[in-house]
Amino acid sequence: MAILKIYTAPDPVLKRVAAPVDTVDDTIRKQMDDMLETMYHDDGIGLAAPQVGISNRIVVIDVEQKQGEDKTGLNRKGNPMFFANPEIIWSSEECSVYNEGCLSVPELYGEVERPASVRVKYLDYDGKEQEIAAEGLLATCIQHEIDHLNGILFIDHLSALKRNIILRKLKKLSKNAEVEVL
Ligand code: GNR
Ligand code: NI
Repeated sequence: MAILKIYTAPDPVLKRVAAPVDTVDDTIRKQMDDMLETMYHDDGIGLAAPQVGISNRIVVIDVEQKQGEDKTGLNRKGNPMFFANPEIIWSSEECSVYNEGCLSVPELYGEVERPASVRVKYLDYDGKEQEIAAEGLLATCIQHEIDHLNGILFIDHLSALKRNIILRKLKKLSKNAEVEVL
């Protein structure tokens, strides 16, 4: 397995609509495994393929992972979930607000309102069609990840004012990182 590079805004790969997976074969499963390892390594609860530069409709999530110092390998494994071609087939009228973060928008957070519960249809690790009902953090996370597959970031749900503040901070952060390299 491998730890992949995470692309950050405003990289164009994050704005692209990802392509559906044809069949969940060993190549796709390897992608899922590498994404899971990368997600644990970088301290995320979810990861979508465009965030590692792959424009495919693949998502991994683990909202039950163990916290702690050891981020190497898969020692944080709680309840990893693998999704190919996830689709929201129902969402609740009721909404909830969560202070969201994103590995592609490092260290910046914003309150996003989304449906509190959703039903999602997808293909699992074995390519089998599945449906799940999600609520709470899992519902928020899965909607955040499906947004990534459609080229949408959590900051796109914020007001233009808040989004521009975050984008300016991001630019500053990446400039400082460049200075450190020099
Ligand atoms: O690690 C993550 N935490 C998080 C918190 C609230 C709402 C969504 C998320 S997903 C994010 C990892 C990430 O960027 N996934 O795309
Ligand atoms: Ni994200």
